[in-house]
Amino acid sequence: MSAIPATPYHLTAAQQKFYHENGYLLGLPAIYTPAEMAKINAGLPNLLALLKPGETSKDIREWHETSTYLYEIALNPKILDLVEDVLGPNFYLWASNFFIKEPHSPSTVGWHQDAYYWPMAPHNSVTVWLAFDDVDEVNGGMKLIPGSHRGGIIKHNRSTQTSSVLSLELEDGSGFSSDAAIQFRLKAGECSLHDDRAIHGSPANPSDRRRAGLTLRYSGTNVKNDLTVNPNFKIYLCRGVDEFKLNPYGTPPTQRYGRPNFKPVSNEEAGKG
Ligand SMILES: O=C(O)CCC(=O)C(=O)O
Repeated sequence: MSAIPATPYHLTAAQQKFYHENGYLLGLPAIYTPAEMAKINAGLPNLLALLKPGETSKDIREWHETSTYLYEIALNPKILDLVEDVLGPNFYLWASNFFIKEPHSPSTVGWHQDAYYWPMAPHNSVTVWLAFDDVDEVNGGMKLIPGSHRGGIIKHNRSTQTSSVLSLELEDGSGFSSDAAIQFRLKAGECSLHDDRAIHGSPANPSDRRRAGLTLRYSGTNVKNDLTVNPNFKIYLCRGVDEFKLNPYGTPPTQRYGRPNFKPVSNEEAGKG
């Protein structure tokens, strides 16, 4: 077997250990330079322009299937090097969506575990959260409870906080304390990684700065989606071989900006509750 070449994007053994113990990773080298990120940001309005009346940026889900703009980001080899060192050699991309909080947005993301929402087993998925803006505690950056991915999946309840963009969430104190949360801080073009079982969320953005991030979700080829719950689920093999063949494949996009002609299943529809 040939050794994985050392690039700045392959994780050290210490980073891999940290990820598996804590369920997240920060401090990674930037994926995009400020100039590259400015170019990517300049393309974003083209996607937003495809939203229908009543839709928001939250409705840009799985548009990597129809937009090379997103597909190229999701298959950036730098990102895939990071993911490979978390999931192993064989993995696929299956989801992308934006979490954009405009300046002075009251929107929050309640505490939750992604795995509670997803009809997928076993739990072997990682999210790459790519910052489109500088993100920190001032503009509603994400927070995560270290080690919470090792505590099992906790039953979520209907959100009582109407500002949350999610309808199912965990209450602070129900098996975890938000006092333990780590604040994520990223520069535009940098990314974080988190495990699908890690408890995370984010507060409102009271600042004058936008807070935009693109989530990219990857899973090991051993992970099967339940098509009866999420029938539109499509995979794109990123690295290695699909030795399990558990999921249907998507077709790579051909246009720069496009939206799928199906309505992607929302987190709520794809999850429990
Ligand atoms: O962007 C956020 O604040 C939350 C993102 C999130 O919940 C996720 O990546 O699963």
